[in-house]
Amino acid sequence: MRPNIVDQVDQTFWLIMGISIFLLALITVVMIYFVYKYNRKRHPVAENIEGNTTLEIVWTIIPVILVLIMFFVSWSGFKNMRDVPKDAMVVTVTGQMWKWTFEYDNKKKSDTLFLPANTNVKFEIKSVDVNHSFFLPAFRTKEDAIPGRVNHYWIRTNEPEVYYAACAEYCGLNHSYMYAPVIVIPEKKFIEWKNYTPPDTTKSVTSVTKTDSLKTDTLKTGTLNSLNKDTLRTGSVKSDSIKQKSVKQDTLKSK
Ligand SMILES: [Cu+2]
Repeated sequence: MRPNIVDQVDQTFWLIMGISIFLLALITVVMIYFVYKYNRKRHPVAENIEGNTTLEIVWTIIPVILVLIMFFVSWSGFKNMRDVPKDAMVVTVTGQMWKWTFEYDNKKKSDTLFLPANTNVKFEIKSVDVNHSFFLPAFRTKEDAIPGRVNHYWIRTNEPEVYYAACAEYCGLNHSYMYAPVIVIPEKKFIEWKNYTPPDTTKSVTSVTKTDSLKTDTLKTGTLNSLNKDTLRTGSVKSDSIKQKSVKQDTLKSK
């Protein structure tokens, strides 16, 4: 079983945070002590202290060890992020001003990222216009979407839950609205969703127009049609007289 990236990132964060807090506290305490011990009243004549080999070795070796620990912990997490498991499901992520599009292996496209639970997922990240960054805060992963190249990372989903994806690279006016829902659902439901093709709405629209034209045809051939024409004519006459009236009213107003 591969280590969890979320745990690795969090452990690295807390390790670096812990070391930083410890150093901050240590330096602050030593500084206050020196201010007290070496102030002008207590120590009127300054001393020139020359070299202390033991101290110099200690303050070189300890920081080197700390930096190396931070490096190796970060590196092992980064390596895990880069080595995509072979069984990972591939989702192509395309960034554009200002939305994300997700494409699955069967060419299905969606603006919501649906993912199966407890699965390894590899994202192939692209951009069609400017630089974006595909950021999944809940999974602690972020990678730039650059035009002309494909970047990648992978995650392992847990139990069904709702998250969000954001753009983390300023990409213009609506950058701050560039969010997409990430919905983790049970694997069975996911497969059902992925293989579902909505009924072709364009076809049904054409059939409706056809029936409409059929109706108009029956009206044309119908005997009532000629009568209707007369009514229409009288109607148009009426509307003309209405127009004339309004013209008259206008002339009255101007007077
Ligand atoms: Cu952006």
